Amino acid sequence: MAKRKDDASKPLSKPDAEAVAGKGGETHQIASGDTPVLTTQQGVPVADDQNSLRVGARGPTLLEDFHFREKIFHFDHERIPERVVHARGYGAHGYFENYGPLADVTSADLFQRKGEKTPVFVRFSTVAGSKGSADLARDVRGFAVKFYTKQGNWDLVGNNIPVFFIQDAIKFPDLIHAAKPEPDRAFPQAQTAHDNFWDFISLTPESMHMVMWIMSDRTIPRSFRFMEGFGVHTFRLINAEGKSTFVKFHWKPKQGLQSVVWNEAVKINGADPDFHRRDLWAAIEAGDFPEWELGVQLFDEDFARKFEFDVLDATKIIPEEQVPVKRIGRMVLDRRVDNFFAETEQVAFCTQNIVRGIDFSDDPLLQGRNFSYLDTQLKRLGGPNFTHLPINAPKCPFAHFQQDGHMAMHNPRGRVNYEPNSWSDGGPRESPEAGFKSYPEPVEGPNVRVRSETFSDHYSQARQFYISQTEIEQRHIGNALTFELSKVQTPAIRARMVSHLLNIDAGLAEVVAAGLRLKEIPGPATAARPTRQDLKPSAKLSIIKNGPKSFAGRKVGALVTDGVDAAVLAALGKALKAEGAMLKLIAPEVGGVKDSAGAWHDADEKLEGGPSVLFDAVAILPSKEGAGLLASLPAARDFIADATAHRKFVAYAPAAAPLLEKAGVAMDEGFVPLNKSGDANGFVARCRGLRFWDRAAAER
Ligand code: HDE
Repeated sequence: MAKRKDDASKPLSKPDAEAVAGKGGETHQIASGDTPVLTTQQGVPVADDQNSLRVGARGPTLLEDFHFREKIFHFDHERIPERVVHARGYGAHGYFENYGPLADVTSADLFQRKGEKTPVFVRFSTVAGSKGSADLARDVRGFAVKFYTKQGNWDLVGNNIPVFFIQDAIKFPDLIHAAKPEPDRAFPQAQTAHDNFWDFISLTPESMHMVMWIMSDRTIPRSFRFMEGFGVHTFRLINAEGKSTFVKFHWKPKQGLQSVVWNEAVKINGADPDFHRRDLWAAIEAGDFPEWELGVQLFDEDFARKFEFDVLDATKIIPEEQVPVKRIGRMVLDRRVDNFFAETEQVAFCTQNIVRGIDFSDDPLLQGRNFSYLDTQLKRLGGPNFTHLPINAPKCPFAHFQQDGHMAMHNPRGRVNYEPNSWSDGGPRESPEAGFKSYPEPVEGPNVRVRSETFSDHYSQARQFYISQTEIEQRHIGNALTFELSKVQTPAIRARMVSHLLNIDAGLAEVVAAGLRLKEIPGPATAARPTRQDLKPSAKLSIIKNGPKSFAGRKVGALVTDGVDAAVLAALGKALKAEGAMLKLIAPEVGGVKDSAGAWHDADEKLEGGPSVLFDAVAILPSKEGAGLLASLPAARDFIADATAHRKFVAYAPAAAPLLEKAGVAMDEGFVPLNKSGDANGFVARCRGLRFWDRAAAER
């Protein structure tokens, strides 16, 4: 058999061989060259891994075949329970670089020195779907960051939306049960477009602000790289003197914000269900490391008292216009995982993991989470020693007397496993100076099960979010609500949601009621507090107003055939490279095409496998004959029609004109002719706008 030139046939390097062979590698035997001998888990070399031990060639398999039994036994136990929420996720390593000392507000070690780098591991996720669900589900994205600081691990377990559905953790199981597949039928998967979800939501007015966010394009991000992250809750920063400052954490993507449109999301899920994980993997592999700035909104008790809403209420934001976001460092993701299971799957984030200089607030959602995350890791990872796994272990020295339990890998050495003790080598001791200190907040009151009055305005910020959006984004919210509620089969639930929308924005309620064709418009829902009309729009809440300044990190898909203009193709590739963007070639066959100068170009995708939904903009560059061929292919016509419908910029060669006509698209200013190589720069400049939204206006 011919030797393949891929990684699989390469001999393992020494370190790789050690990893395969395990740490006791010095004694393992070498099969030939550097290749290690296959062994059992006990280190016994295996002679035959193709056949189980049996009596005669056609006889029964023997129980004494320990290699066979060990192999199957291990395979049978490969799965661990998936996360009950955020099951589908993707992680990467990187670092956080601190901009400068923050000693005035916090003693947290990672914020003390300019330029200090702290290793991080980040896991992005969807919430509702199971592990195998598609990446472009309309859903909140998890944005969980583990900082391996010199003073212990800090987990900032956030989302790409700054508010949450509920105010009290006791409602979390209800929320998630309602969102997940309905229990009798076990569908729909990874979708909130069903009766149970909207039934629960329509009976939970506190979720209305979150509803505006989840029905916006925030829940269909173009990739993890183009979304914001938020710590959601109010936390505290504590300085060396013990002074407390309230803080809300933000992640701002350097790449700018970008989402896809819903029809595109639906099609991406079919064309590439791994679109987001592939994107992150490819960006890191290409050395185009995604980057976010960490921002903080800092405020004191006085602001908290005066602010219109309760800062402990996780269904509220503090608009950036009221408390600006101060950028204190940057996070760069520069290393993919070596093994998905060992790292991304086994990473255990816990909101309770904080370090000296940071503390919790009394947000009842956060307090509940502090119990839940530790508890869930016990179930998922099977014992209390999940901190021994390399991905979860601190990277700073640690010493304690905790011992035993499943899979204990570093019990304390020696005789001492308790404290106080009087032995000279008595092990670690507590340190009042260096140790973690909780903020001594005075708390007093009766034991009660009540929701604070200050949590009772459920509509004002929902309205503020809606009026902060561009017209396009408002239309998307209306469309999303109409779509989701149209999947709800119980008319009373649809009407109940419209009654809430009436408290948010009458225009939005009207659009949705008309979209659903409600026979009767209900009255507005009873509100504990009237909706405030005086909250000003906040530009920071819009995606379109916070798009990128460049097209860097994006992808153009060029549909090419034999005879593609060599000069134009080269110029386009050059212009995109200069911008930091990528050019991908889509051809009738994956083998590639020959250009007008006779040079060969391998294709990145065959036409049917590379629909335009996978790209940020497209170029239609056939030769004259090629245009005729493509016009006869439905996938080529869809490529163009979809790119147009999704408001993408379309570059085209003169020869493409009849093909564009065949695809049934009406050309507008978002179509950029590439007549000569000099036109490529102009096209790339247009692409910085990401979408030609005026096309949507024309359609209306
Ligand atoms: Fe979570 N959440 N959550 N959550 N959450 C989990 O922990 C929970 C909430 C978030 O990539 C679970 O390890 C409760 C808000 C992320 O591994 C579980 C409540 C926010 C991740 C859990 C919330 C989040 C989780 C499931 C209501 C944004 C994925 C697996 C009080 C600030 C982390 C796990 C990863 C995961 C409980 C609400 C973000 C069950 C009880 C609000 C990003 O412990």
